[in-house]
Amino acid sequence: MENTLSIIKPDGVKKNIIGKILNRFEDAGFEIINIKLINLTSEEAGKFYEMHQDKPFYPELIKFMTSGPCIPFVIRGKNAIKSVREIMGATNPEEANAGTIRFDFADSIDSNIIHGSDSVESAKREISFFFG
Ligand code: 3AN
Repeated sequence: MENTLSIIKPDGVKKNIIGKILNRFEDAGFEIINIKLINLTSEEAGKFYEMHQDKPFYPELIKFMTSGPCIPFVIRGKNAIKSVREIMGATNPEEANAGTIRFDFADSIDSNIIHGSDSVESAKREISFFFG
């Protein structure tokens, strides 16, 4: 069993597809064991994405993540980290497989609906970032 952190980003909340997104994980046999709706400050978003601070897309990423409420949640299940990223689809929705969340709902690489931890270390850091 593994825990991973996912976030429905502000575009997902604005599109009114919170339930549809959560369903994808529940239907795949995963459990949602913690969840909340929050408005990130620029400081918080900056800290969460600090590994990207030198990337050209960083300022836009922070602006986007603070543009409205988002929903961090913890998903639990077998191989959760890898499976959740498969259910999400590729970072760039143009490269995402059919049937993935990003293929179905995301508009672009910088407005891509959902986040998922990419490793055991990231999952630990990100779960404690949002849920202590
Ligand atoms: P993922 O969320 O799929 O793990 P990361 O961690 O590489 O992707 O990137 C974090 C976030 O930064 C992405 N979810 C996306 O919103 C944004 N991002 C990544 N690469 C780009 C890019 N080349 N142009 C614009 N935004 C990007």
